[in-house]
Amino acid sequence: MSALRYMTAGESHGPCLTGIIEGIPAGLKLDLTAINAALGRRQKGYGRGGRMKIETDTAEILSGVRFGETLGSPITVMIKNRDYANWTERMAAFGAADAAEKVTAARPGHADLAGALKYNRRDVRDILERSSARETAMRVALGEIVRQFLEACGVTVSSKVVEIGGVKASLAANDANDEELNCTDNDAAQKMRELIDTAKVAGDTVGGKFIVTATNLPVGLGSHIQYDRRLDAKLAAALMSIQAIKAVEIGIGCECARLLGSEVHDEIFADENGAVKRRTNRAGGLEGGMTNGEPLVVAAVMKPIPTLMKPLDTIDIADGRAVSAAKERSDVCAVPAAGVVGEAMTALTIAEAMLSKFGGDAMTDTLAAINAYRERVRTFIPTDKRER
Ligand code: EPS
Repeated sequence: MSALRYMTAGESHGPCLTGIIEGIPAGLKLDLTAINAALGRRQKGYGRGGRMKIETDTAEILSGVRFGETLGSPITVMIKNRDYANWTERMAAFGAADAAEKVTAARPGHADLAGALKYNRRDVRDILERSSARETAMRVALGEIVRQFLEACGVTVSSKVVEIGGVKASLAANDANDEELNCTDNDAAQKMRELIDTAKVAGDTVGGKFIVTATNLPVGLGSHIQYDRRLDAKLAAALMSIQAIKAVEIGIGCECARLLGSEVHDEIFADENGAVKRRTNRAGGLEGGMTNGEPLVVAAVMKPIPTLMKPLDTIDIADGRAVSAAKERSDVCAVPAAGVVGEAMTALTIAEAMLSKFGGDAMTDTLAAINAYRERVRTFIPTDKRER
């Protein structure tokens, strides 16, 4: 059984989102303000649509926490959907279905058609309400709880947007962070804004790419010994599970297809104090399915959101007629928000790996195990035997 389990529930225009996370050790001090700040960060972003003006996502903790500390029991989180006030009849758990106009024009690129066929639903709303990326608000809340656990273990997780609609940002550029785009290359950010504006006018959407970085991870999270213990595989699955993500890269990722071995692998050396180091980090901190002590660097590519104001051709599932796809209010670009979700999914994945390696009933025990292990690894190479 997984050392850290979580599940989310809730429809986009239903009363609320709910999440349960189990496996956080007892005795972790939780900061609710930071959870709400993470939710706020996900709501921002240049290119977000009208819905984000309605919502001010705030988390309520319904179980597993007492006087600001975790109890080791399942933590339940609830986020209300403010927009539900406008949907009470159309999204009623009971009551008459004729209160709602059916959505029948399946949108290409969405879960609409496959979902309607699979679940035998005649109203695409029964599918789109749950496939909506609204659900990621809960992942961010759960991810922030886990990030606070990781912080106590000395691990940090952050993200940056590196590309939108073909405009690439230089990671070397060290300008003040453009918070709406989460990008520190201001020239690129300006071009990204222009591109998003143009797409909006054209009734179109744009995708992009973000990277997530985690630092100070212990060596050896994950394992080479079995396919389902490999941390790179788990990270890829976690990031790929975010709505609209079409590709995941670890380290230099796709560039490996074009480079020689000598240009890809990271040479190892011991510094004058005997500390083991790498000259580069093209592997993105993962070798053999395990963390190798370098920063973890993963990237994810998001496709343009498939709800277009200039709709594509589709069919009406009621009668097969050729029609234009349903137009729902939507975002033009949600790559900065997806980056925040990427942080959450990365945090959830590495926290699970930490807890399965170090155990997790009480924070004191978990931290003692991590510190003892870090010390063993630090002194592994007996540098006193080295000829100087
Ligand atoms: C989404 C459509 C839009 C987005 C939504 C995801 O919602 P609505 O249909 O209410 O305008 O705003 O994103 C969120 C609500 C959110 O919290 O991120 C979709 O179809 O996936």
